[in-house]
Amino acid sequence: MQPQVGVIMGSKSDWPTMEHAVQMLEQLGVRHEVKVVSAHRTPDLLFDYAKTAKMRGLQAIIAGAGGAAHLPGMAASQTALPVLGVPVESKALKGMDSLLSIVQMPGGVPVATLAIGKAGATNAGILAAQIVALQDEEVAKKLDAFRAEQTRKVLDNPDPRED
Ligand code: RP5
Repeated sequence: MQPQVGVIMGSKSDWPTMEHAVQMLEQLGVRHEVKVVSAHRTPDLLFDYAKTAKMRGLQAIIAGAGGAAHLPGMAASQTALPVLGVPVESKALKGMDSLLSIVQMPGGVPVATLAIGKAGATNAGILAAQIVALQDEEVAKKLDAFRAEQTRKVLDNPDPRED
């Protein structure tokens, strides 16, 4: 079975953030592949990955990077698939550099940009599942169950003083 979503990141050091996207894909039953692909260290690999992504059956790409984070934008330049960009928190600027690098794409080549860090990676996984769910009934059912469970947890325990 072909993967439905590709998860790429600029460095192995991005994994502690990006694993949260992969956890969501696993939980929601989305077939996926995971790979380090660097825009500046392996530009040829990035071009090849993005150019062949649609042909290989991917329906969306999640791309995480930190600092001068050009990976999502360069991936988006080479594919018409939706690219979901996750700004990884950097040491020097706490991810503001990553966020602005990813979100400020010039008009014409969009990157759907998530929040900095774990929340952004988690939401990228959910958003990618929502894209896949447009054509995959099993993933749609798992998404519905996930949202219902999230709602139930809040409604069942509204007292902030209790765990
Ligand atoms: C980016 O540079 C990566 O996405 C990573 O967030 C950052 C630092 O990379 P390493 O120096 O840890 O490999 O390309």
